[in-house]
Amino acid sequence: SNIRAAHSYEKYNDFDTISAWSANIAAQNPGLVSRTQIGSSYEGRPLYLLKVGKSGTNKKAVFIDCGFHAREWISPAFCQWFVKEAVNSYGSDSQFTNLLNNLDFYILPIVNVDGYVYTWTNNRMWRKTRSANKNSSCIGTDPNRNFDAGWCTVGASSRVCDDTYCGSAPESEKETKALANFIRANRSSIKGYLTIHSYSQMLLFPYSYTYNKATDHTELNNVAKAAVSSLTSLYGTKYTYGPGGTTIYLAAGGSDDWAYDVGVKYSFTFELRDTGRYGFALPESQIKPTCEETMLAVKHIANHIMNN
Ligand code: ING
Ligand code: ZN
Repeated sequence: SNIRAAHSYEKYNDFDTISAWSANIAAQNPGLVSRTQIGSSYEGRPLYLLKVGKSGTNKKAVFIDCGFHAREWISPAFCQWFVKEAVNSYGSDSQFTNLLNNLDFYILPIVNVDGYVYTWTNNRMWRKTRSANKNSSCIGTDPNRNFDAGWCTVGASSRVCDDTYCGSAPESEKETKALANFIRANRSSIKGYLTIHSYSQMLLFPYSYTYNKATDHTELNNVAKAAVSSLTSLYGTKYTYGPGGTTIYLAAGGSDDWAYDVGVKYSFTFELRDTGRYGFALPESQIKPTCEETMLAVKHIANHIMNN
């Protein structure tokens, strides 16, 4: 049908609605938001990237992606919320204005677009991509096991039918390849990498593929601690934080570990609300409070990057 649902920041929006929203918000904020396409998905959908910030020279950048895992619907909702807050805050909120004058934010609202569509049409609990696997009728690869960071050594499966299947090779998926290519190409400016998942209420940083501490462990731990404290200050939502391996579980091939190892020092994975009552099916009534509290943590990390 050619009838598209109306976009709302307090509802879960489908792929077509989010795509149209991304075109509109760029068209309506020409000095602040621009949209490019960094690639296409396995099924041929565009991977749109929004660049948010006032133009300037030699700006540091922060890359934020949402929708790695198809069923984690609160994640794309957060990326949309972030862009809305940026355009509404510019010129009126001094802290966010300062961030937008000094940093560029790259926002990838949905990484796993094919999986996201599949959760709307076929299976609400789908996690992986939708690519075909050789000699199997099982579909898809876990995009967060598909990066070249201890790839498939631990906490990942080499069985194609499993939800944590690592893929046939690192970056075997068109979606992870496009993301990795963009970060490699912009490696000199990108100082922060934030990847938004759900659920568990955690703020994780490298490493997840090993128990070894990251070179920047102490600084990342301090940034995470302060970011979580800011988040909790709004509604009392409790978050844990720490290296992925000891805080959630050992898992190789994650994008935050990969980004850190290619030189993006401030690399974090968010696990948004809740802790399991609703899980991936977080009610729409929680979109606003979840996004509002998460903004505080993201802005804390961005401020730290701006000032360091
Ligand atoms: N959690 C993440 C997952 O991909 C994670 C946890 C983070 C793993 C960083 C590896 C690296 O399993 C969810 N909810 O997807
Ligand atoms: Zn996830």
